[in-house]
Amino acid sequence: MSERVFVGLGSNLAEPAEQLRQAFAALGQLPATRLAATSALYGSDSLLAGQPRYTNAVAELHTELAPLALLDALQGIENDQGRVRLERWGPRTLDLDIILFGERLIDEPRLKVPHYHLQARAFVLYPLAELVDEGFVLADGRALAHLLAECPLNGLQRLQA
Ligand code: ROI
Repeated sequence: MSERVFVGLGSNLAEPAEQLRQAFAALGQLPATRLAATSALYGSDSLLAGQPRYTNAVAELHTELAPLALLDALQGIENDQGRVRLERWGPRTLDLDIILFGERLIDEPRLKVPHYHLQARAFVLYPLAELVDEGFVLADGRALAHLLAECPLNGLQRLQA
């Protein structure tokens, strides 16, 4: 059975917009997976002081991969695009996060879904809102419109799609 998955993309090094476009292409090449939609790109201030601004977006996948298999595949794309983990939370060429995975609630050491900081991340919520119906409700029962209304914008700016 194919499930509807949303993946958050972020980059703040090495031509971020180009990193995200390359990542969209790589997502479209994953096995047993279709890239169903992509949001516009957004600029946003880093949640951590002293880092360059990020470019962020959200992609919608329809996949038959299991959650941890998809996570492994996403980490493969991050590595292919030269991500170096110098420090946790440090600047990065590409970050791919599973935001939502169908109707599932996942709480495993490697993977928490819905993504644990979703409600504080305008750079995830606004691009996600482009891809879902008005009235969209997360698997944990929270309404996206409510999360949007409560979330600080942190310098979020919609860039050209
Ligand atoms: N801040 C923004 N704006 N976008 C991100 O993708 C992002 N990713 C991170 C931290 C450092 C928390 N801040 C971010 O990992």
